[in-house]
Amino acid sequence: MAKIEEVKAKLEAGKAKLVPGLVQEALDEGNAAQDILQAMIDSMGVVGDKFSAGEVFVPEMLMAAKAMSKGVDVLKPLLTGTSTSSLGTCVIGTVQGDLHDIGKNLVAMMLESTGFEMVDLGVDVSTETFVNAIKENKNVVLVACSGLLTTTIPAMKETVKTLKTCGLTGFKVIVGGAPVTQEMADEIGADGYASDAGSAAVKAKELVSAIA
Ligand code: B1M
Repeated sequence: MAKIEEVKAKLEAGKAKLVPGLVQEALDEGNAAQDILQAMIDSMGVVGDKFSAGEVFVPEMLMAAKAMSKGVDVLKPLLTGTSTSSLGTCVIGTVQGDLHDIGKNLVAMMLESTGFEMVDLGVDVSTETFVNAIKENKNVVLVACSGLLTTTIPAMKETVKTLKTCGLTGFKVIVGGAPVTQEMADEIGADGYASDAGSAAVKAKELVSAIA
């Protein structure tokens, strides 16, 4: 079996101890870091489908998530560049009620390598925590909100609405996550939307360059 297939199989099986070594072996075999990352993202989709079908449960999803995080750690140095310019500070978090952080972490990683100084608030982040982070950190030019659950879209909407009306200025808001669409982002008043970590970095740079 090709190493990249082994990475997928072991990730789906939640083998967090085995995945990092296999990711390294897949790299050694000549696979590009980006391809290995995409393979792991696809595998998380498989795990999600199995969850929907009642074939696996929350503990298995959690183990797969842990395995993915360990695999991403191996790829991180290869996926991130070293940006010399500073674009300002970006506050990032997964919105309230939502505990999914892998996509958010990938977005944070790409934004950091684009030149943002990252303040990662983690998961289940309340609107108040986002607002306080803007007040407490210097030069916040971007707020990035991730959400993976349809049920937490209202929390994202509430956060964006508050950020836009709280009287603080000088920053843009970008949203994303599997259930989020451009249409939804427009509807809730976000400045930008991106479907994946790579395009989030491109969009973020575009948004902050438009700040007067
Ligand atoms: Co959950 N979960 N989960 N889960 N989970 C999903 C999201 C789900 C689709 C599975 C399914 O049913 N098929 C489903 C949501 C359905 C829905 O609402 N539409 C679901 C559910 C239902 C749940 C629970 C409710 C299950 C339960 O308890 N009964 C529960 C909720 C807990 C909570 O959050 N309150 C739950 C729990 C969990 C775990 C904790 C066990 C675990 C997360 C662990 C962790 O993150 N550390 C977990 C996992 C692993 C998943 C799946 C399998 C994988 C998610 C993932 O990491 N994907 C997921 C199924 C799936 O995704 N198909 C599922 C890989 C990751 C790279 O992709 O996060 O989409 P993603 O990020 C992408 C893009 O979305 C985008 O960029 C990334 C790619 O580059 N992106 C942004 C993300 N954020 C962005 C922000 C941006 C821009 C782009 O700008 C700011």
